[in-house]
Amino acid sequence: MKPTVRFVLGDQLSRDLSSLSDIQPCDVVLMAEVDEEATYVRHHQRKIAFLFSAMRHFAIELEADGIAVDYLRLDGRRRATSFTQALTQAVERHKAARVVVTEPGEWRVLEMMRGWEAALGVPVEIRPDDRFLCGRDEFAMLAGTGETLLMETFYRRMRERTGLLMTDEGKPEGGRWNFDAENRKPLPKRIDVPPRPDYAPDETTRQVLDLVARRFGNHFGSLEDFDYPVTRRDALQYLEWFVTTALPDFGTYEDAMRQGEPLLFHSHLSALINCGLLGPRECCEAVEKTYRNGRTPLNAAEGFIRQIIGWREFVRGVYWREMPGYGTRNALGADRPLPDFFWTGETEMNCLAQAIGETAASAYAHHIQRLMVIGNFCLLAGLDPVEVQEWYLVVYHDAYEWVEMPNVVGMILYADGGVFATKPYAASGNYINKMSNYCGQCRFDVKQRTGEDACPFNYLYWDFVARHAERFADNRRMDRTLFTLGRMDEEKVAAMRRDAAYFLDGLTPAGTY
Ligand code: FAD
Ligand code: DLZ
Ligand code: SF4
Repeated sequence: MKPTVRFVLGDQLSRDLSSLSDIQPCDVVLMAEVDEEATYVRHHQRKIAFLFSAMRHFAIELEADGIAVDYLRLDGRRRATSFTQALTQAVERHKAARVVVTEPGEWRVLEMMRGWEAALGVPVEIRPDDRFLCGRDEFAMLAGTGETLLMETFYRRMRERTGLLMTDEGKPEGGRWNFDAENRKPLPKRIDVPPRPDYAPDETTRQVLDLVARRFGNHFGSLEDFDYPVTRRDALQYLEWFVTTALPDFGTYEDAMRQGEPLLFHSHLSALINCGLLGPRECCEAVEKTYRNGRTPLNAAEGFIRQIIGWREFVRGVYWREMPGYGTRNALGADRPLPDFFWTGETEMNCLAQAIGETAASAYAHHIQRLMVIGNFCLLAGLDPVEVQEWYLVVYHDAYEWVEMPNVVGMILYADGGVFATKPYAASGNYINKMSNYCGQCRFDVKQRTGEDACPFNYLYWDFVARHAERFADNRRMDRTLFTLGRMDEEKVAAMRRDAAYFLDGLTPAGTY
């Protein structure tokens, strides 16, 4: 019998993948490290290393279970430069009767897949990615079909559908759907942040680290002290560590930031979930279990589960609903080039220097750093949405277009005109000062609005509000802000706008990095 080639992509490292569900003994699993995927944007070195190592370990596990794997290494004797080339060669090599794949996480790759049947001359079956809890074709039913969508409506339906944190009577646990109001506390001065387990590189990971240093050493970021899980076993152990150790404080301090503490009580699981080593449902079930055992407060369990079955599933639905064309939206007409400090981390603004520095070191920053520090700056400074998207796609180890794009275009930049954000997430330095200790160690004064020492977030914020006042005049959620602006002394506003213009003119564009 002629084999089926089952092509598993780097972010499909799950044994319950739809393309593997009916695998036969004569079939071959194809996996390929290809230049095109590593360089279509110049991914962070650590992101490439993580993914290649996780791919190699996944292949080893499949082989140990007696599954034939055709694995192409980037530096192997047999190699390919693109997915299409890898598959074309594999179909010939194995004299395959057909190809089975699971749909990818990016429009770009789906378009590629749609061309394969004609190019290869064998049937190509593209199966849904049922690792997500809401199918692409079910999103409209759960989120609605209006021009604007509400995550909260979608989330409640997802709670009912999954039964997570629901009572036997079909009511939300604790009598409320959402405990977000309890999840906005700054960190107390004295609080112990638990040390993380680390996973020392084995021989396979060391080989990958060498390869990445050789081939992609000029990409952004560092490979030093690589200690992230790359196997299913270690990923499960990391999840277990999170739910027993960090989760109880995850909710309360979800929005807090502290200098030198990049992880705090966050799960650090996104890259493991997005590449398939962990399933979103199993993560939520592990969290729910500790709540039901009385070891985790409800605000923490609900907060985490909302991020996964709410935000994560929701942004994926938005991505596929709005593609193609979502990436070129620019409702606020932002066109300023990305400043060079996004790549160097060299800026006097301490909050940005910390968040970008941590991103370079570990390919990670937590949500509030991505949203309210870096994202807020991108919004206020009017940075070009296409350049901002590329940056976020490059620098985070969990970044794939389906999740990065809606977070950038919709959440931080309001570039889609408000598909799901009811108003722009804009804030002055006051928010950062309340939620972190960055300002105490900054050369700028967060209390000042104008002048050489004033915190740039302050004058940039009011400049942004004034610049877009007309556009937001009908937005009820902007009423208070616009009212405050209207009551400000005109000369004060003019001075802030002059400082903003001077600051923005002084930024050095990154150019090609
Ligand atoms: P936790 O704080 O522990 O949260 C738990 C989980 O919830 C995460 O692991 C993640 O799976 C999920 N989650 C939380 N918020 C979101 C969200 N807004 N969208 C989707 N999933 C969410 N997340 C990515 O996985 N990939 C990205 O490329 C990405 N880009 C982002 C870009 C911007 C501008 C912003 C504001 C957010 C982005 N996020 C992205 C969402 C979020 O910041 C990360 O998922 C989170 O920081 C990962 O860290 P964690 O695992 O410690 O998350
Ligand atoms: C991100 C990435 C990188 C850097 N390299 C590879 C690779 O060599 N081989 C592979 O199968 N996948 C890689 N990926 C993940 C893909 O880019 C991802 O599967 C698509 O973007 C679809 O989500
Ligand atoms: Fe950031 Fe302003 Fe605080 Fe400095 S003073 S850390 S620039 S918010």
